[in-house]
Amino acid sequence: MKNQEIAERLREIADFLEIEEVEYKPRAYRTAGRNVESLSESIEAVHERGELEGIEGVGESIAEKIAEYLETGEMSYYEELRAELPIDIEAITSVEGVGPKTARTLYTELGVATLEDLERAAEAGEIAEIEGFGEKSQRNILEHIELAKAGRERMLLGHAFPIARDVEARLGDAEAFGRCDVVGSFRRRRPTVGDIDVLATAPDPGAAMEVFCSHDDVKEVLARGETKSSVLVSGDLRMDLRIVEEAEYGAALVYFTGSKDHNIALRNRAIDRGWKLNEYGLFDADAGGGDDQDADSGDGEGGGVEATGDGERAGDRLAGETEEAVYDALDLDWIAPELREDTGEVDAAAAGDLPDLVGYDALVGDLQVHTDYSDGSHTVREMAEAADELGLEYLLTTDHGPNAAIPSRLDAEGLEAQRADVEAVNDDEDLAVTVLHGIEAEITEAGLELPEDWYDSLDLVVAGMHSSPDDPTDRVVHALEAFPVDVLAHPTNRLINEREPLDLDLDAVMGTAADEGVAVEINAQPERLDLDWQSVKEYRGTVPYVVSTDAHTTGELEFAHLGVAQARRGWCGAEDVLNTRPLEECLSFFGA
Ligand code: DGT
Ligand code: CA
Ligand code: CA
Ligand code: ZN
Repeated sequence: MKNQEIAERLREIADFLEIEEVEYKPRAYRTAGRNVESLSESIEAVHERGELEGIEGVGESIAEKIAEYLETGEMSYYEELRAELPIDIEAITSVEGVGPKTARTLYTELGVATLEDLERAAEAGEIAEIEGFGEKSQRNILEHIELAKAGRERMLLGHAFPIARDVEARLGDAEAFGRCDVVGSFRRRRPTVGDIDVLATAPDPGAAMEVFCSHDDVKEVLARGETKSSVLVSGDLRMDLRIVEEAEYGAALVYFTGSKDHNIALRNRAIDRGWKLNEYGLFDADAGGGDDQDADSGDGEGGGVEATGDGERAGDRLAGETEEAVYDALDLDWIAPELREDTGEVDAAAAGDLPDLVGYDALVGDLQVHTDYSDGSHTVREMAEAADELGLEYLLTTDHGPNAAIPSRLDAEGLEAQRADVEAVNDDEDLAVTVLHGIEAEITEAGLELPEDWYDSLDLVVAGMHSSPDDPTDRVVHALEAFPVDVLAHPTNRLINEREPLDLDLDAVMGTAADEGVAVEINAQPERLDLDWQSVKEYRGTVPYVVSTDAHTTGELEFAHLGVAQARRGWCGAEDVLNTRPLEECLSFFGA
C-alpha cells in the first residue's frame, strides 16, 4: 500500500516546482496527490488493472511517474528535483508558516535540510538574522516545531484508513487466516493513530505469521513470534499482529480495541462481581480449577498470549468468544468502539442509556464542497456527478468569497457564472442530486464583508476563519450576530499535527450559534476533524451539527465517514446532524 508514499512524493514535487516558479504544474501535482491520498483502495491494485490514468487529476505523465515508483521504488523526476534542493521539504513545510520558498531560503542561507536542522537554527538565533525574517518569524517557527515533530509520531486517521482496510482485507482473504480485524485506536476512530493493531485467528499460525511478515509492504520486521509480530510498513507506520484462539476472540477484541481507560473501567466492574477480565476472557476465578489469581495480569501491552501461563485463564470462562457476550455478562449493552474512551459510556451502557449513534450511511447531503471557481480541482458538474454517484441527495458549493486571503476566489463575475452552472446541473434530468449555491465567506474583523445583494442570491452562507487573530471569539461572535450565517465552518481552524486550535471561548461561540440558528460544522478533512469530538460531545443538544467533507476534489467526497466517526465519538445521533435530513427539512432549519 504505497498510496501515502506516492501522495507525499507528488506533494513534494509540487513544492519543488513552486520554488522554481513553474506555472500550473504545482497545482496539477497537488491535485493528483490529493486524489491518490483519498483513494479507497491500494494504488498497487489500480496500477495492476492498468487504470492509473482513471484516477482524477492523474494524466499520462503523472501516471508514468507513479508506475515507475511502484515498479522500481524510485521516481526519477522527484530524485532530480531533490538533487537540486536536497531538503526534507515535506517535513520542513509542515511547520506552520513555513512554505516552500521559505524552506529554500533557509537552506541556501543556513543549510537547513531537516526538521532537526530547522530547530537547531531557530534555537541558535540564526533565523532572526536572515534578511526578511526577524525575531517574530523565528519565534513562530519555535512555537510550531513541536507540533510538526509530534506529527511524525502519529498518523492521521484518514491516512491510516486505506492501509488498515487493505491489511484487513488481505489477511482476511489469506488461507492461513480466519477472522481478522484492525483494533486499537483505529477501530475507535481516534483522529490520529500511533500504530495499527491487527487481531486475528489463524488455523495455521506459522503460515499466518509468514504471510504477515513477508508481504511487499513490510519495510522491516521489528519482532516476530508465534502469536505476536510487529513490522514497519510504508510511512514508518508500525503494525502489530496478534493471533488469538477462536474462543477468546471477543475478549481480545475488547481488550485490544481499548481504550486503556475503558478497559480499566470494565475490569473494575468485573472485580466488583468477584470476577476477572483480561484479553482471554471473563472468568469466575473462584469456580473451576485454576492456579493463579493475579487480577492485574492483563496490564501492559507486552502481555501477549505467548508470554502468559494458564493462570490467565483460571476459573470458569463466563464469556470470551464474542464482544457482545463479554459486555452482556457484565450487565452492559454492547458499546460502540467510538465511545470507548471512559467518558461515561460504561455507566450509560449499564443504565441502558447509550445513544443511538448516527450511522455511517446516514448522510444524505454535503454542505461544504469547493469547485474550480476557487481552490477546488473540479467543476460544479464534476462534483455533482461524483455526489450523485455516491447517492447524495444534495450538495452545497462553497467556494471562497472575495474577502478570502487566497488568490483564487469568487468575484461577482464568477458568482454569476457559477450560478448558471448550478442551474444547468439542476436542470439535467440524469442527475438526481440537487446542487445548492453557497459560499465559504471569510470571518474578518469587519465580519463577512460580502456585497449585500449576494446574501439574497445565495442558498446558504457558510462562514469560516482561516487566520489566527488575537480576538477570535469576538470576531466569530460578531460574524454570527451581524451577518446571515447558516453554518460555522471548522470552528477552531486547527490542523492536526500542524496548527493549534484557535484560542476560542467555545461557550460563547456555541451559545451565539444556538441563539442565531447557526449550525456548526464537523469538518471531515483528515487534518481538520473540526469541531473536535470532545467539543462535539460537550455541545451536543446546544447546537445542531452538519458533517461536511470540505472536498476540494471529487475523491474527497468520500471523506464523509471520517466526520461521521467524530460525530459518533461525540455521542451524536442522526437527530443531532442536520444533513441526515432530506433537503426540504434541512433547508427549513435554515429558513431557506
Ligand atoms: P495508539 O496506538 O496510541 O493510537 O492508541 P491505542 O489505543 O491503539 O493503544 P495501543 O496500541 O498502545 O494498545 C492497543 C490497545 O491495547 C489499547 O487501546 C488498550 C490495550 N492496552 C494496551 N496497553 C494496556 C494496558 O497497559 N492496560 C490495559 N488495560 N489495556 C492496554
Ligand atoms: Ca494502537
Ligand atoms: Ca500497538
Ligand atoms: Zn475553509
